[in-house]
Amino acid sequence: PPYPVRLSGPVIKGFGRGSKDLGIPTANIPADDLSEKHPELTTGVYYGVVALDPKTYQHETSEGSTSTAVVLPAVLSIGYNPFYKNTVRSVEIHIMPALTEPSPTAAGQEGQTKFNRLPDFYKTKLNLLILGYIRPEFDYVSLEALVEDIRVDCEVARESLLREAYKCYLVDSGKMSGK
Ligand code: FMN
Repeated sequence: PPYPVRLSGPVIKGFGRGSKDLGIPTANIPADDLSEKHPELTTGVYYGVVALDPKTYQHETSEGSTSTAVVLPAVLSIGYNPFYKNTVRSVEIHIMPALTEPSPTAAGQEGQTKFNRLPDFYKTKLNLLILGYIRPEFDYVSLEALVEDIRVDCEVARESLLREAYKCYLVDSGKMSGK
């Protein structure tokens, strides 16, 4: 599809396995009108950037201070999570620290993004720009294998987003809301 593809929607609760089973929290947005609005978006894993309302979502930087998030790198899966055999399609977005921050998934790092989810995070509007495709969704022999692949997705996404051509998307949050 011609990237960027813009998706937005209120953050909704997923099946709740993200943080518990995988240690990879995801923010989900509704997928109801996806096939209508974006028939070109096939099932699979993508990367992009997310703009969050700074009032409702904050994250800690390596300096330890809590600063407002503007545009952050993300990986997402659009589909049925064959490992879990979902019957409805979902859009599950894993938001990563800014590219200027250490990668949470790089080798040797104990990886968790330190996000402070404010109580009203659910229902806040999430703006997503999909910038590229990574791979199809797979089934896995184990949870560990699934998690390992998602970690690779994170690295692929971060490396890709460092490209010069993506700079504009990472600094200008106006692009995200269509302004
Ligand atoms: N699920 C799969 O079954 N196969 C996949 O290949 C797959 N790839 C994913 C890639 C990324 C980048 C992300 C964020 C998720 C992926 N998932 C995949 C989905 C996870 O299984 C899902 O996010 C997890 O089950 C948590 O979902 P829940 O919070 O709705 O319970």
